[in-house]
Amino acid sequence: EQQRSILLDSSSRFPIPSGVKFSYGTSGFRADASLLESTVFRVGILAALRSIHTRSVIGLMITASHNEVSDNGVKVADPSGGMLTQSWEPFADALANAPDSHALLKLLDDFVKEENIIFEGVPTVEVFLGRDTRPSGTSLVEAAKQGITSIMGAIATDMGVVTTPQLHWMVRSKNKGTEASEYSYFDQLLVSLRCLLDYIPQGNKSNDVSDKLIVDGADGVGGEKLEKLKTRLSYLKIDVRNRGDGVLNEGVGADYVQKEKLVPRGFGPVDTGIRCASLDGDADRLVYFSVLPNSNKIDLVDGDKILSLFALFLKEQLSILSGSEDGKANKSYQASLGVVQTAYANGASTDYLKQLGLEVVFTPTGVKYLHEKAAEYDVGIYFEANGHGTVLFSENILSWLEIKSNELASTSKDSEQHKAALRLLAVSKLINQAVGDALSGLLLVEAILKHMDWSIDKWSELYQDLPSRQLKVKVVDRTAVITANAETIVVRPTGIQDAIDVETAKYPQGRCFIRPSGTEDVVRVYAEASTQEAADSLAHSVVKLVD
Ligand code: 16G
Ligand code: ZN
Repeated sequence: EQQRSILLDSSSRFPIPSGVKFSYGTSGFRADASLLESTVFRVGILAALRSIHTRSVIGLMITASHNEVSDNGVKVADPSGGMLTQSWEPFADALANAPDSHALLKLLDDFVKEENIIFEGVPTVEVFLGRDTRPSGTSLVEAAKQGITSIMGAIATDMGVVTTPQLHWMVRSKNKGTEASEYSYFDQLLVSLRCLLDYIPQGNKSNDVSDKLIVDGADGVGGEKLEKLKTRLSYLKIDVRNRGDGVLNEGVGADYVQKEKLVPRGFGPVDTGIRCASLDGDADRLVYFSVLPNSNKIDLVDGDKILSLFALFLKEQLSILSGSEDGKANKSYQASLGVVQTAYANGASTDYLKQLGLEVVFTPTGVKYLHEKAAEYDVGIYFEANGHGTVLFSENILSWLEIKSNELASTSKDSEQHKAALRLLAVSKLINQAVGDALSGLLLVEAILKHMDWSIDKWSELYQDLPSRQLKVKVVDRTAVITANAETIVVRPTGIQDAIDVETAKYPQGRCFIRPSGTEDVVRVYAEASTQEAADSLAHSVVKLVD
């Protein structure tokens, strides 16, 4: 009874805006910030219930990532630090759209029964709150707090302005019983980076790889955090630009750089020859680039190439470890290594990875799908071309690596095998196990380039991207488009796929697919072919089929 009146009272302070339909998409709820208070309040309630149900800390992040500064959004992190379980998404949708307090209460009642959420005997549970640098974040955090504390037994802990991956990391860390502060996050990154640098092969005197790096912070939270991290980093000389003086994501950031293939604001021809990287607004995406001479164009090193670099390095370390000193394969453990991409992965990257002998699998767009797939391997590497990705290590391989490295420390300390085991353990700590993380990804890239003694050009030459074009078509109802086979085939409306096939067959190395966006009211078109003109023409002709 007391619970009911608290809920009725608090929810009446957050009426929902009329005429809007909210949907918990691939990246939570997103909308113009002015529309979101009721949604965030309700997601606060959901997070508190999830926390009670799982008896664990849950995360609630307020961000709209690479979208414009006037937008905002909210998403939930599960106990492992990963995305909210998909089975709760329909409840999130229903909750956000409940017309009034009474409908809301009814929904909550039903859901608590259906999910069998038990309140008795629960100790106080905690929801971690984070937000990016958007001005609307402060009032939305307040709405979230009200939502959380309107569930008896739940408290909110405000982590302040953090990157999305930091919040996910904190949730994971806290639930594992380890410290969950920003300081300990930085500590873990720095200690594991140090370890990788300590085991750089002798003889790499870094003739090729300079320690100079320029980073575009997208005028968001990532630049700010990197500035802090940098003060504790002796190895690299990082020049952080777009640290928050300009407008968030406007002509800057990983999304802009990857889609437009142009230098972000604040960069120009003077930067030619220097390794550059770009983060997105909440620092969960990372791309590299170099500025082409005398122009504002770039040579883009996208998520696919970051994936390729990681795959190459990890494959090498695993094979050093599994070969024994006398050349016979070590039978004690055969680690599975898998690579996960989406249909947006450049065809040349997929060919390259397969030619390395790697297992490559595809999932639909959206981190939750890639992450889930990658978790099936001992070492699962996933990346979207847009720069979101990470490397997951299974519990099995981690405990095997611990045992192996201890064993080797006593039998053959400093052998190549011993070093490989230590490197792999360091990677598992450096790279965020909860979600893609631009800051930890950046440090891993830097360590591997140093290890390989590679310049960004050498890295970029691993393979040559096929020219591609992305277009979007505004549609009345994007849900009319239904795809299959990891979004590579359209099953509905019928007939479209045949027409796409006919167009695609006209172009050498042609590949094309369409999919409904998960974040906007558009259908996206992607085309790839042997020349830029061909890719453009294929994309445009398929746009006509959709229109
Ligand atoms: C979201 C997804 C991202 C995906 C993008 C596609 C998460 C955390 N983020 O930003 O992975 O690439 O949506 O957007 O899942 P679209 O559906 O509008 O093309
Ligand atoms: Zn992002």
